[in-house]
Amino acid sequence: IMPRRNVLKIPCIALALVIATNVFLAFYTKRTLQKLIWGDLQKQLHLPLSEWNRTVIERLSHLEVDLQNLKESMKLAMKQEENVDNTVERVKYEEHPVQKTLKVKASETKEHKPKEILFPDSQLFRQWGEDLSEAQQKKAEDLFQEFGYNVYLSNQLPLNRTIPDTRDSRCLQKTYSSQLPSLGVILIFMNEALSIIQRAITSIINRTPTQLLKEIILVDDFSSNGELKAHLDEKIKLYNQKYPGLLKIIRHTKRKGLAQARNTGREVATADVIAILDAHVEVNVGWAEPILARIQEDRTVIVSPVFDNINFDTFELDKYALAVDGFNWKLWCRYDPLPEAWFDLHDVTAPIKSPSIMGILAANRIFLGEIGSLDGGMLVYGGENVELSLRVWQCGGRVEVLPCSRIAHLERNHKPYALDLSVALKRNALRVAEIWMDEYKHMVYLAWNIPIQNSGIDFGDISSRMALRKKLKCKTFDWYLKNVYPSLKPIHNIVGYGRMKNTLDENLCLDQELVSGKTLIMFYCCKRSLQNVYYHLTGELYVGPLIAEANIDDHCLTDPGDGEKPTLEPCSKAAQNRLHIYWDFKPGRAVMNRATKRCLEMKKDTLGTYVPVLQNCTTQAWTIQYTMQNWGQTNIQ
Ligand SMILES: *[C@@H]1O[C@H](CO)[C@@H](O)[C@H](O)[C@H]1NC(C)=O
Ligand SMILES: *[C@@H]1O[C@H](CO)[C@@H](O)[C@H](O)[C@H]1NC(C)=O
Ligand SMILES: *[C@@H]1O[C@H](CO)[C@@H](O)[C@H](O)[C@H]1NC(C)=O
Ligand SMILES: [Mn+2]
Repeated sequence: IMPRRNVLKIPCIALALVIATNVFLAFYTKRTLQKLIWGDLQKQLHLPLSEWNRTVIERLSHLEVDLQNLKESMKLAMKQEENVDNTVERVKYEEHPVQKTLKVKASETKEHKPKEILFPDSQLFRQWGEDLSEAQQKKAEDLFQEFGYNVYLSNQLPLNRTIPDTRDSRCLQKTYSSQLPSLGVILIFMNEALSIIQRAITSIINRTPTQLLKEIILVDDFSSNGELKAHLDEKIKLYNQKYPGLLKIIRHTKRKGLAQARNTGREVATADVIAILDAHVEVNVGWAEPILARIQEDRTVIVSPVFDNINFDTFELDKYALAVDGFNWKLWCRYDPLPEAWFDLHDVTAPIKSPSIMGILAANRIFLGEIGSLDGGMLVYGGENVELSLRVWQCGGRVEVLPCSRIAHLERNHKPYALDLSVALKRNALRVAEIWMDEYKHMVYLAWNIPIQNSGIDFGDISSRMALRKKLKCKTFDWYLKNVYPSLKPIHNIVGYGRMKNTLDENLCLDQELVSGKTLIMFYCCKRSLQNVYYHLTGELYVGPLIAEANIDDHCLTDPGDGEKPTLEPCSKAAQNRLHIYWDFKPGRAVMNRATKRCLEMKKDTLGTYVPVLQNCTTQAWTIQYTMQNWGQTNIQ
């Protein structure tokens, strides 16, 4: 069985990709309208994308192609679009002046010889580089493969280039106290291109009022890139000649990961307020004042600045829509719609209450230390932002997005080193669940489809973090859900979950056709969340990735009443319309609709492929991967 299964994984992944591409194309025309969704989708198509080996990234959002979810968020976002139109304009900056001049220069000096396109399939040359000689193409492609973004272009662009001011015009009318706290900026990096780091530093120096900028601290998480040794030291010396004592660099002597790199920076800093950023950013005009003013007003606020996107190939800027930072039950971060309460303020410059941060943050340095900085036990990447956010909210602080503080962030096309991002995120998510989520932690296990007992996943020693939670007298996750993130909807009556198989053929799992999102199929068992099922004691049987949110429906197995095809329907709508979504089921037994008394069974279609059908019950039986709450007699692996 094993070899066969392995072979079958490939069609499964291929299928998911083809479908992802279709959905992508369907929405392609909408791309300018919803950069935030599009950005996520793009990431999903261009994996892997992490930025750190054995370390991090802040916005790894959704690695897996949970398209149901995505389609729904797209709808939501489009709905919200109508509301936001007056306050936020979405503009794609096709080309900005600096680059235009650069392009002209390039074509003036181009060599006159026939050019061949050396890398027709490379993402780098899709909309850039037509004037390059073959040698230049080769060099650019090599750098692109090494770093995941266009280092060739970055090395030519001025370090002090201007980027479009993406703030709402009303931000320009804000005035700030002349007595703001001092700011320290921490830039963490691992194998970043030197010109990228220099451009980040230049933007910070040029766009932060001199009297407020106390220090810039570089934390190198054990880069292997030679350019970042003597060359970088040289540059720092030059900066410090011009701005005495402004820059410091700390180098880890072994790879420690994102959370610990951030902690290193905080420990070295001395400024009142610290902004912990990636090194592949360019801060925008007026970015610092709103942060300093807000934290001066309330030292317990953790600020999540608004990102715009620097395209990895052209370095043009895409303005991102305003959104708050949220996460799903897997604790993957994502953008969420703006809260009604903020619209009611009729002030586009007002801080926005946010359930989480995306990754980069600004905080009162002392306060961040008091609440435990970052959890150094969060390894590699992912989840550390959710951990900090839950801790801040539950232990007496708050998280806010500040619309007038914008930072352009370079999203890599690919991560130079391939690794399976989900392994680390899964492990970190369990750590967060165990420390902070109380009686709701099972939701994380359910969403990741792992057994609650004996998960086999080592999330490290949590005793010191539990002690911290006690010492700070933190509130419960129940409080957090009710007061901060009510759109996550925990479920307490799920008793069976995982893959569902019919005993007639155990290579097949209950699955769904992605395109319609309504059609049930039997497909070779593989690791995709579309094959997850969740059986409720109340009779609902969800098929597909667990969503469990207020604004997005899960999909319920439904007996339409006639015909032999079972369907999948949005659960709450189906319940309202009294569709037949309730089933009797025990592991190793039949799946029978409570209303129609028909059974979910399989039969061979004309091609000899098993398909799920609804029919008078015969003797067919189903098994489910994991059980909870001592449900059923047998515990089936
Ligand atoms: C990245 O991680 C892999 C596997 O953990 C390791 O083999 C490789 O040497 C690492 N690369 C760098 C540059 O650290
Ligand atoms: C960038 O720096 C150069 C040289 O110092 C200067 O001439 C130019 O005006 C600067 N450009 C911007 C946009 O500040
Ligand atoms: C299914 O059962 C019902 C009631 O027992 C019966 O009337 C019907 O003919 C059966 N259908 C088939 C296809 O056997
Ligand atoms: Mn980043």
